[in-house]
Amino acid sequence: MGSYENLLLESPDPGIHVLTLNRPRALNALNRATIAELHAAVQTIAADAEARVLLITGAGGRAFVAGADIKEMQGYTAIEAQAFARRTMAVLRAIETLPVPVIAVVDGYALGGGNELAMSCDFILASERAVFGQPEVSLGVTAGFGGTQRLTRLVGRARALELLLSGRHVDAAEALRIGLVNRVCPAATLMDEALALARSIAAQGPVAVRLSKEAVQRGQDLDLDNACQFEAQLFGLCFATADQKEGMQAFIDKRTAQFLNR
Ligand code: DAK
Repeated sequence: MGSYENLLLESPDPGIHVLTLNRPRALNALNRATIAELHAAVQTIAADAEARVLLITGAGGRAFVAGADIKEMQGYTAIEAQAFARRTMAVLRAIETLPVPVIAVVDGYALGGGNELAMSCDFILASERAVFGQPEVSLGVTAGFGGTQRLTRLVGRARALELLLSGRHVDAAEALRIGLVNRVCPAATLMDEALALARSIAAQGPVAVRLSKEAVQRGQDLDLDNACQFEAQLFGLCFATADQKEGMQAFIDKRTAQFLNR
Protein backbone atom coordinates (compact mmCIF):
# COMPACT_ATOMS: atom_id res chain seq x y z
CA MET A 1 0.00 0.00 0.00
CA GLY A 2 2.56 2.56 -1.09
CA SER A 3 6.12 2.83 0.12
CA TYR A 4 7.20 5.39 2.68
CA GLU A 5 10.41 6.54 4.30
CA ASN A 6 9.04 7.43 7.73
CA LEU A 7 5.95 5.23 7.92
CA LEU A 8 5.04 1.57 7.71
CA LEU A 9 1.60 0.65 6.43
CA GLU A 10 0.65 -2.99 6.97
CA SER A 11 -2.49 -5.12 6.87
CA PRO A 12 -2.40 -7.95 9.41
CA ASP A 13 -5.99 -8.92 8.50
CA PRO A 14 -8.15 -8.01 5.50
CA GLY A 15 -9.56 -4.54 6.10
CA ILE A 16 -7.41 -3.86 9.18
CA HIS A 17 -4.56 -1.46 8.57
CA VAL A 18 -1.71 -0.62 10.93
CA LEU A 19 0.11 2.62 10.27
CA THR A 20 3.38 2.89 12.20
CA LEU A 21 5.25 6.17 12.59
CA ASN A 22 8.79 4.97 11.97
CA ARG A 23 11.47 7.47 12.98
CA PRO A 24 12.47 5.82 16.25
CA ARG A 25 15.82 7.66 16.48
CA ALA A 26 13.87 10.93 16.81
CA LEU A 27 11.18 9.27 18.95
CA ASN A 28 8.96 9.42 15.84
CA ALA A 29 8.84 13.23 15.92
CA LEU A 30 6.72 14.73 13.14
CA ASN A 31 8.76 16.56 10.52
CA ARG A 32 7.36 17.92 7.27
CA ALA A 33 8.27 14.78 5.32
CA THR A 34 6.45 12.55 7.83
CA ILE A 35 3.37 14.77 7.79
CA ALA A 36 3.28 14.58 3.97
CA GLU A 37 3.57 10.78 4.09
CA LEU A 38 0.90 10.58 6.79
CA HIS A 39 -1.42 12.60 4.55
CA ALA A 40 -0.79 10.27 1.60
CA ALA A 41 -1.35 7.17 3.75
CA VAL A 42 -4.61 8.51 5.17
CA GLN A 43 -5.83 9.31 1.66
CA THR A 44 -4.99 5.75 0.60
CA ILE A 45 -7.07 4.33 3.48
CA ALA A 46 -9.91 6.79 2.76
CA ALA A 47 -10.06 5.55 -0.84
CA ASP A 48 -10.07 1.86 0.16
CA ALA A 49 -13.68 0.65 0.19
CA GLU A 50 -12.59 -2.57 1.92
CA ALA A 51 -10.93 -0.76 4.85
CA ARG A 52 -12.63 -1.40 8.21
CA VAL A 53 -10.31 -0.12 10.94
CA LEU A 54 -7.06 1.85 11.06
CA LEU A 55 -4.59 1.54 13.95
CA ILE A 56 -1.92 4.22 14.34
CA THR A 57 1.14 3.47 16.43
CA GLY A 58 4.82 4.36 16.84
CA ALA A 59 7.93 2.26 16.23
CA GLY A 60 10.66 1.55 18.73
CA GLY A 61 8.86 0.97 22.02
CA ARG A 62 9.84 4.37 23.48
CA ALA A 63 7.39 6.71 21.83
CA PHE A 64 4.13 6.96 19.96
CA VAL A 65 5.25 10.42 18.77
CA ALA A 66 7.36 12.85 20.86
CA GLY A 67 5.79 15.84 19.13
CA ALA A 68 6.52 18.02 16.17
CA ASP A 69 10.18 17.89 15.15
CA ILE A 70 11.71 20.65 17.26
CA LYS A 71 15.00 20.60 15.36
CA GLU A 72 13.20 21.26 12.07
CA MET A 73 10.71 23.71 13.57
CA GLN A 74 13.29 25.82 15.39
CA GLY A 75 14.21 27.93 12.34
CA TYR A 76 10.70 28.49 11.00
CA THR A 77 9.51 31.96 10.16
CA ALA A 78 6.05 32.91 11.43
CA ILE A 79 4.60 32.22 7.98
CA GLU A 80 6.32 28.82 7.74
CA ALA A 81 5.09 27.89 11.23
CA GLN A 82 1.55 28.86 10.30
CA ALA A 83 1.73 26.80 7.10
CA PHE A 84 3.14 23.81 9.01
CA ALA A 85 0.37 24.03 11.60
CA ARG A 86 -2.32 24.33 8.93
CA ARG A 87 -0.98 21.38 6.94
CA THR A 88 -0.74 19.20 10.02
CA MET A 89 -4.18 20.23 11.24
CA ALA A 90 -5.59 19.23 7.85
CA VAL A 91 -4.02 15.78 8.21
CA LEU A 92 -5.38 15.36 11.75
CA ARG A 93 -8.80 16.45 10.56
CA ALA A 94 -8.57 13.91 7.71
CA ILE A 95 -7.87 11.21 10.32
CA GLU A 96 -10.74 12.39 12.50
CA THR A 97 -13.17 12.34 9.58
CA LEU A 98 -11.88 9.14 7.99
CA PRO A 99 -14.96 6.97 7.35
CA VAL A 100 -13.48 4.04 9.26
CA PRO A 101 -12.69 4.06 12.99
CA VAL A 102 -9.13 4.94 13.95
CA ILE A 103 -7.47 3.64 17.13
CA ALA A 104 -4.30 5.24 18.52
CA VAL A 105 -2.06 2.59 20.07
CA VAL A 106 0.27 4.47 22.40
CA ASP A 107 3.36 2.83 23.87
CA GLY A 108 5.70 5.45 25.37
CA TYR A 109 5.62 9.22 24.82
CA ALA A 110 2.68 10.98 23.18
CA LEU A 111 3.74 14.59 23.65
CA GLY A 112 2.71 17.81 21.94
CA GLY A 113 1.86 16.95 18.34
CA GLY A 114 1.96 13.28 19.37
CA ASN A 115 -0.83 13.76 21.88
CA GLU A 116 -2.68 15.85 19.28
CA LEU A 117 -2.32 13.06 16.72
CA ALA A 118 -3.59 10.50 19.27
CA MET A 119 -6.56 12.74 20.11
CA SER A 120 -7.52 13.01 16.44
CA CYS A 121 -8.05 9.23 16.48
CA ASP A 122 -11.44 7.94 17.65
CA PHE A 123 -9.98 6.49 20.81
CA ILE A 124 -6.70 5.69 22.49
CA LEU A 125 -5.35 2.42 23.86
CA ALA A 126 -2.25 2.93 25.98
CA SER A 127 0.47 0.80 27.50
CA GLU A 128 1.29 1.12 31.20
CA ARG A 129 4.44 3.05 30.25
CA ALA A 130 2.61 5.59 28.06
CA VAL A 131 3.18 9.26 28.88
CA PHE A 132 0.96 12.07 27.60
CA GLY A 133 1.31 15.83 27.66
CA GLN A 134 1.29 19.16 25.89
CA PRO A 135 4.74 20.53 26.77
CA GLU A 136 4.75 23.27 24.11
CA VAL A 137 4.78 26.08 26.71
CA SER A 138 8.21 24.82 27.84
CA LEU A 139 9.40 25.63 24.29
CA GLY A 140 7.80 29.07 24.31
CA VAL A 141 4.93 28.19 21.99
CA THR A 142 1.29 27.17 22.24
CA ALA A 143 -0.01 23.81 21.08
CA GLY A 144 -0.29 24.15 17.31
CA PHE A 145 -2.17 21.13 15.99
CA GLY A 146 -5.56 21.53 17.66
CA GLY A 147 -4.46 20.51 21.16
CA THR A 148 -6.12 23.43 22.92
CA GLN A 149 -9.44 22.39 21.37
CA ARG A 150 -9.38 18.58 21.31
CA LEU A 151 -7.91 18.21 24.81
CA THR A 152 -10.58 20.55 26.18
CA ARG A 153 -13.35 18.56 24.51
CA LEU A 154 -11.94 15.28 25.82
CA VAL A 155 -11.04 16.04 29.44
CA GLY A 156 -12.84 19.33 30.17
CA ARG A 157 -11.65 22.91 30.40
CA ALA A 158 -9.98 22.90 33.81
CA ARG A 159 -7.96 19.74 33.27
CA ALA A 160 -7.02 20.78 29.73
CA LEU A 161 -5.85 24.17 30.95
CA GLU A 162 -3.80 22.62 33.75
CA LEU A 163 -1.97 20.40 31.24
CA LEU A 164 -1.62 23.08 28.55
CA LEU A 165 -0.33 25.73 30.94
CA SER A 166 2.01 23.58 33.04
CA GLY A 167 3.31 21.30 30.28
CA ARG A 168 3.13 18.51 32.89
CA HIS A 169 3.51 14.87 31.79
CA VAL A 170 0.58 12.58 32.59
CA ASP A 171 1.13 8.86 33.15
CA ALA A 172 -1.16 6.16 31.76
CA ALA A 173 -3.13 5.73 34.99
CA GLU A 174 -3.93 9.44 35.18
CA ALA A 175 -4.73 9.55 31.45
CA LEU A 176 -7.26 6.77 32.03
CA ARG A 177 -8.73 8.52 35.07
CA ILE A 178 -9.28 11.83 33.24
CA GLY A 179 -10.78 10.17 30.16
CA LEU A 180 -7.93 10.85 27.76
CA VAL A 181 -7.49 7.13 27.04
CA ASN A 182 -10.00 4.28 26.85
CA ARG A 183 -7.89 1.46 28.16
CA VAL A 184 -4.46 0.74 29.65
CA CYS A 185 -2.71 -2.61 29.25
CA PRO A 186 0.79 -4.07 29.54
CA ALA A 187 3.12 -3.07 26.71
CA ALA A 188 3.59 -6.73 25.79
CA THR A 189 -0.11 -7.24 25.04
CA LEU A 190 -1.02 -3.73 23.81
CA MET A 191 -1.01 -4.46 20.08
CA ASP A 192 -2.85 -7.77 20.56
CA GLU A 193 -5.57 -5.98 22.53
CA ALA A 194 -5.78 -3.27 19.91
CA LEU A 195 -6.05 -5.83 17.12
CA ALA A 196 -8.71 -7.77 19.03
CA LEU A 197 -10.73 -4.57 19.39
CA ALA A 198 -10.18 -3.78 15.70
CA ARG A 199 -11.38 -7.26 14.73
CA SER A 200 -14.49 -6.93 16.89
CA ILE A 201 -15.32 -3.64 15.12
CA ALA A 202 -14.49 -5.11 11.69
CA ALA A 203 -17.01 -7.92 12.34
CA GLN A 204 -19.93 -5.47 12.68
CA GLY A 205 -22.03 -4.07 9.86
CA PRO A 206 -19.54 -1.83 8.01
CA VAL A 207 -22.07 0.77 6.90
CA ALA A 208 -23.50 1.02 10.43
CA VAL A 209 -20.00 1.42 11.89
CA ARG A 210 -19.20 4.25 9.46
CA LEU A 211 -22.52 6.01 10.09
CA SER A 212 -22.14 5.63 13.87
CA LYS A 213 -18.77 7.36 13.69
CA GLU A 214 -20.22 10.11 11.52
CA ALA A 215 -23.15 10.61 13.90
CA VAL A 216 -20.82 11.06 16.86
CA GLN A 217 -18.26 13.21 15.02
CA ARG A 218 -20.76 15.58 13.40
CA GLY A 219 -23.27 15.44 16.22
CA GLN A 220 -20.86 16.73 18.86
CA ASP A 221 -20.67 20.07 17.03
CA LEU A 222 -24.48 20.43 16.82
CA ASP A 223 -27.08 21.23 19.45
CA LEU A 224 -28.79 18.14 20.89
CA ASP A 225 -32.01 18.57 18.91
CA ASN A 226 -30.25 18.84 15.54
CA ALA A 227 -27.78 16.11 16.48
CA CYS A 228 -30.65 13.72 17.26
CA GLN A 229 -32.37 14.67 14.01
CA PHE A 230 -29.12 13.87 12.18
CA GLU A 231 -28.96 10.49 13.95
CA ALA A 232 -32.57 9.77 12.89
CA GLN A 233 -31.63 10.47 9.26
CA LEU A 234 -28.69 8.08 9.42
CA PHE A 235 -30.79 5.45 11.20
CA GLY A 236 -33.36 5.69 8.41
CA LEU A 237 -30.63 5.41 5.80
CA CYS A 238 -29.56 2.06 7.30
CA PHE A 239 -32.91 0.60 6.21
CA ALA A 240 -31.90 1.16 2.58
CA THR A 241 -28.85 -1.11 3.02
CA ALA A 242 -28.27 -4.80 2.41
CA ASP A 243 -26.41 -4.87 5.74
CA GLN A 244 -29.57 -4.01 7.70
CA LYS A 245 -31.52 -6.77 5.95
CA GLU A 246 -28.76 -9.30 6.49
CA GLY A 247 -28.07 -8.24 10.11
CA MET A 248 -31.70 -8.55 11.18
CA GLN A 249 -32.35 -11.73 9.17
CA ALA A 250 -29.24 -13.34 10.66
CA PHE A 251 -30.51 -12.51 14.17
CA ILE A 252 -33.86 -14.14 13.40
CA ASP A 253 -32.13 -17.17 11.80
CA LYS A 254 -29.78 -17.45 14.83
CA ARG A 255 -26.66 -17.28 12.64
CA THR A 256 -23.70 -14.95 12.21
CA ALA A 257 -24.39 -12.12 9.77
CA GLN A 258 -22.44 -11.99 6.52
CA PHE A 259 -22.32 -8.27 5.86
CA LEU A 260 -21.86 -6.95 2.32
CA ASN A 261 -20.80 -3.37 3.09
CA ARG A 262 -23.64 -1.89 1.09
N1 DAK B 1 11.70 16.74 17.94
C1 DAK B 1 12.91 16.37 17.47
N2 DAK B 1 13.69 15.44 18.05
C2 DAK B 1 13.22 14.88 19.17
C3 DAK B 1 11.97 15.22 19.73
C4 DAK B 1 11.19 16.20 19.05
N3 DAK B 1 9.96 16.55 19.45
N4 DAK B 1 11.80 14.49 20.86
C5 DAK B 1 12.89 13.73 20.97
N5 DAK B 1 13.75 13.95 19.97
C6 DAK B 1 15.07 13.34 19.75
C7 DAK B 1 16.07 13.87 20.75
O1 DAK B 1 16.61 15.11 20.33
C8 DAK B 1 17.10 12.76 20.73
O2 DAK B 1 17.88 12.90 19.56
P1 DAK B 1 19.50 12.86 19.61
O3 DAK B 1 19.90 13.91 20.58
O4 DAK B 1 19.80 11.46 20.11
O5 DAK B 1 19.92 13.10 18.20
C9 DAK B 1 16.25 11.51 20.58
O6 DAK B 1 15.00 11.95 20.03
C10 DAK B 1 15.96 10.82 21.91
O7 DAK B 1 15.44 11.80 22.80
P2 DAK B 1 16.07 12.09 24.26
O8 DAK B 1 17.52 11.79 24.26
O9 DAK B 1 15.63 13.45 24.67
O10 DAK B 1 15.32 10.97 25.11
P3 DAK B 1 14.90 11.04 26.64
O11 DAK B 1 14.43 9.68 26.99
O12 DAK B 1 16.00 11.65 27.46
O13 DAK B 1 13.67 12.05 26.70
C11 DAK B 1 11.56 13.00 25.95
C12 DAK B 1 12.48 11.73 26.02
C13 DAK B 1 10.36 12.62 25.07
C14 DAK B 1 11.04 13.34 27.35
C15 DAK B 1 12.38 14.18 25.37
O14 DAK B 1 12.99 13.75 24.15
C16 DAK B 1 11.54 15.38 25.09
O15 DAK B 1 11.17 16.11 25.99
N6 DAK B 1 11.25 15.59 23.80
C17 DAK B 1 10.53 16.76 23.34
C18 DAK B 1 9.07 16.60 23.70
C19 DAK B 1 8.30 17.84 23.32
O16 DAK B 1 8.57 18.94 23.82
N7 DAK B 1 7.37 17.66 22.45
C20 DAK B 1 6.55 18.74 21.94
C21 DAK B 1 7.19 19.25 20.70
S1 DAK B 1 6.37 20.74 20.13
C22 DAK B 1 2.82 25.30 16.16
C23 DAK B 1 2.97 25.42 17.54
C24 DAK B 1 3.46 24.41 18.25
C25 DAK B 1 3.82 23.24 17.67
C26 DAK B 1 3.67 23.10 16.33
C27 DAK B 1 3.17 24.11 15.57
N8 DAK B 1 2.39 26.39 15.39
C28 DAK B 1 1.69 27.45 16.06
C29 DAK B 1 2.72 26.46 14.04
C30 DAK B 1 4.43 22.28 18.52
C31 DAK B 1 4.20 21.08 18.50
C32 DAK B 1 5.01 20.16 19.29
O17 DAK B 1 4.69 19.03 19.26
